[in-house]
Amino acid sequence: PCDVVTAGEAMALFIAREAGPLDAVHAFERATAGAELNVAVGLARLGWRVRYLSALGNDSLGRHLLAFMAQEGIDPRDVRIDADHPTGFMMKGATTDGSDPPIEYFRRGSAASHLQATDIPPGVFPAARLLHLTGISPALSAGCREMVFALAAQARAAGRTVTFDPNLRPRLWPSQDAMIATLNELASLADVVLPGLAEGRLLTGRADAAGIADFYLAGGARHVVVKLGPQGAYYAGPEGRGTVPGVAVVNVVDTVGAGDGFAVGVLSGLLDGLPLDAAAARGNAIGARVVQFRGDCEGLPTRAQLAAEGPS
Ligand code: KDG
Repeated sequence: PCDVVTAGEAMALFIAREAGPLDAVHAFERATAGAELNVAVGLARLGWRVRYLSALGNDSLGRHLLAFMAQEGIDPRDVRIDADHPTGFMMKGATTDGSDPPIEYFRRGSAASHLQATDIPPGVFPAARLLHLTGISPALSAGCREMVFALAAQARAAGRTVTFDPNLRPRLWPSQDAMIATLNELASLADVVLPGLAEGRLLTGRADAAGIADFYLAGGARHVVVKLGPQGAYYAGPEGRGTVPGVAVVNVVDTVGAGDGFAVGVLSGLLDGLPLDAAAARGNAIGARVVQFRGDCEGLPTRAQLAAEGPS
């Protein structure tokens, strides 16, 4: 049995130890990246059983990622080792003013970009309760796109919950129109949609969080939570609508991964049976924690940390 299934590209991450353009940085720290991996790690730290479908190259970056997954309690059986293609990686700069850092990808043609629908292990559903998808995997290749849509179809056919974070990465798409069309199609297969405000505006053409929520509710979603950054989150669903306040962060170290932390909070809240506003509040709390760490997933809490820092 398993609680959550997700799928995507795990990447090695090299984080600059000094601020400035990536071209000039001398020292990097090795870490891990990948939006779906971050969510998998966060949910596993909170005690959920997670299956993470991915592929890695037969190289040192891939072996480091496999060891990291094992340490985080993520079963390597769902990670295909592809001897013909390398593990992807990315570089992340450092900023000193809380702004988004520069990012450079080295992932084209990676092992994970060669994932296909045939890589989905049989019987994943109905065994798992929830499928979490982001808009990054469908941008990686036609095969990845087919895999993601096949997972959504299998989860829905089994009556399982599908959650979706658009996670816009325009540079990974051939065009903005293709990105918008594909991601709104995927959102129409989801029960829970988690856009950021700017993402939601671009995807729906609506100006405010209420309009964005209306768009996705009309498209078939049951719950929508729009991330408002420091202003918190707007939630809408059968239980009503409202805004949960943000969590103040005095020292923002690195913003990358905040949205994944938010997803961990909302998903774990829904799995725990919390009402949507409480799940959104947990999302805010975890997102605010993640921005206080340099890595994309270092700030994801354990149950004990979450309980100590509240809200539970
Ligand atoms: O959401 C955090 C991700 O941006 C990061 O871990 C890397 O998956 C990643 C991406 O494609 O940007």
